[in-house]
Amino acid sequence: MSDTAMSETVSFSRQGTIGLIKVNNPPVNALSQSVRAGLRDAVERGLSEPDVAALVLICEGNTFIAGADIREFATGLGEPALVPVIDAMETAAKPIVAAIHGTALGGGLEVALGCHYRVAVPTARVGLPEVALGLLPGAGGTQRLPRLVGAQVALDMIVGGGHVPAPKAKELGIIDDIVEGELLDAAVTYAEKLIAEGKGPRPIRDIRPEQVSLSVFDDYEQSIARKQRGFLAPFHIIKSIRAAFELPFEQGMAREQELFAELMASTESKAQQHIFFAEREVAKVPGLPKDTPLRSIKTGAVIGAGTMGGGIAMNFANAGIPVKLLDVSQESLDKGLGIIRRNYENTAKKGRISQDDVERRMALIEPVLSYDDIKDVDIVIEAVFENMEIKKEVFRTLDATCKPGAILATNTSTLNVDEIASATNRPEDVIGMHFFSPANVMRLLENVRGERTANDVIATVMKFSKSLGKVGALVGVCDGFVGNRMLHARTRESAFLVEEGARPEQVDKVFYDFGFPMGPFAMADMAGLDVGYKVRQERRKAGKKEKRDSVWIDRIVEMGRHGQKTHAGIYKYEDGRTPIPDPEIAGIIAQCAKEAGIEQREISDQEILERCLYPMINEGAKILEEGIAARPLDIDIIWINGYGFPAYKGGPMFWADQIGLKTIYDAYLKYAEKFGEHYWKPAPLLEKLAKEGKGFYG
Ligand code: 3H9
Repeated sequence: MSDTAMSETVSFSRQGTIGLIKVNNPPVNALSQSVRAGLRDAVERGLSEPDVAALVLICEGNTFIAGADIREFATGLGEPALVPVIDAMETAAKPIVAAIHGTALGGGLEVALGCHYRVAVPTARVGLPEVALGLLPGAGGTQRLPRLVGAQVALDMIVGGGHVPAPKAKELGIIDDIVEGELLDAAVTYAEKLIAEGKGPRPIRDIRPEQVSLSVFDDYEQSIARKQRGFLAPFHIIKSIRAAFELPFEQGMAREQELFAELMASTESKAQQHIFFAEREVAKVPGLPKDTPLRSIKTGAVIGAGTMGGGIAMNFANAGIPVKLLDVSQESLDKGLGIIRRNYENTAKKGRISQDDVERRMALIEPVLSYDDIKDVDIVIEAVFENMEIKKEVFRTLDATCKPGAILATNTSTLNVDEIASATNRPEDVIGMHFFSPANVMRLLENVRGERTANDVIATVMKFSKSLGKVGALVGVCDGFVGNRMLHARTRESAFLVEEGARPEQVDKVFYDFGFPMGPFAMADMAGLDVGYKVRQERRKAGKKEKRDSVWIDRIVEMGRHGQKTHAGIYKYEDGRTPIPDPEIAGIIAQCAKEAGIEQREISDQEILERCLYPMINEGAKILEEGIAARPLDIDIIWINGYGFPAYKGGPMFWADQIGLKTIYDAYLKYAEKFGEHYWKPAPLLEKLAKEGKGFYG
């Protein structure tokens, strides 16, 4: 029988006694209004046709339903709501089989759980990832899944938000059967067999949840308390799953709805939804035609087997791309490879990869000593010492040896990419790829477009970032690019604040409470104070004088306290890791303040927050004005993935919009009056938007 349209996106047809409900809503078959309405009507149709014995729900395209249509959240979900649609499926008098391929996620898995049976292809994955959007499964997921898999697995799956591969899902009882061959045929055969065996509907709501001690939920909450600090959704999810064990199904559903509505209205969820779309938008470069051809990257090379180079090479190996690691001496190569192996062995010990994976990945990294050995690779990433002359020399050599069309990337974090490119006769092939340390762990990649970088090089590197498992954000050339340039503003103010009377531990606590994993001083101690010291000394030598120079950290370095690695820095470290405020340092700070003629005073947490974070926003505004970042979302993605900005605040620019640009602008005027305009001049864009009552996002 031919397909009858039930809505724009759902059709109904028959195959013998089986009614087929097909969803076709590209790209991911999200549960838009027309899908919900179509599902409702198609089920009704199947139930009303006397010679239909069972129904099969299947999707066209790459995937089963991947969830609610997140784009509809902003405008409000129209009728019918998803819950009654799923209720109608679950309480239907004829069995319904969900046929799953691709991913059944969020509302998609909830629909499948509303069906009476679930079959899937071996490559399918299922999950309830709403937590990443600051939400909980709001269409019965927290009530039905625990009835199938028990409290512990449900907690892990819904709080963790991960995808479960079909074979594992079958083991857990989420999937009834893994089917080979054509999914539609297999699902129809499965449904026919059900009928032949006289099997009818099997609503999950009728399953009695396992008996559990309610302390499971308290323990779980405690176990995630630190890691999930500041997020709302994980804790609401625990409450909602708990309801499945404490309340009858209908009341549990009502509790889920209540908690879902609270999350939906929260700024945390809005921020996380913003990030979801921003992470996808960031890959699309404004002004770069969609059909820009890509260069093929099948092999790579990394120059420099130090910490950074080794980490970058690991990214290639993790992605299955052969990479040559070049250094000047066999000793450096051996050392670098030794560290890489140790890293992999440690990951294997934690059970995240197998010993085979370790060997496979090691085999993809080939140590080489000569540039001649890398002449045929598709991309080279230079990660040598941060010195312009050395880098230029490397690029001159690359220019002379690499095949035409090879992408020549530099991992510089501070130097001018255009100047590096000028050492070659092919600046159009040169680009920056700024990895963050540790390069094998951190997701962020700032891809730096030079003045002459070719469009296809940009497009290729942006796509390649994803292949390496990174989030690539495109930025322009300037001192510090986006991330470090904004960080610099924050570092400066935090040092001033301490000089004026704030305690380092007070500043750090303000940052921690805001949601950063740690504050600037604990971070500085961890990174090593000597690095910044050297940079400042170089700048002073070069005659670059700061308007106001606070020297207390330099004093600390000069005492041989370089941070955690010397067991002492701004803090002392008795166990090597835990920062402990040190009265000796308080004395040094007070002394430095006195020498600078600064009278120390009590400083409020609010002043710390404003003086550290607002200058970052102001710098962000300048970065946008200058076109260094194309959009505020690029900045947000950089700060979330590279600098620990709390995801539930959506990134600095999104956060700024939430508190209001006028508030920031007014604070700028207040501080300008107190400290002068030098560091407190609002960026014209900030001023303009504040006066217009607008935000960075409109
Ligand atoms: C939910 O279900 C709530 C319910 O519990 C309760 C409701 C009452 N909606 O990621 P990709 C777009 S919450 C709208 O690049 P991939 C995406 O923006 C939802 N749009 O592809 C992109 O658009 P564009 C729970 C969506 O192959 C395009 O599709 N579900 C949605 O790398 C391709 O996406 C989730 O959280 C959506 N739900 O990965 C699953 N999903 O091309 C979220 C995607 O214009 N989705 N788009 O940039 C995913 O995890 C991945 O998209 C998926 C495919 C794994 C499915």
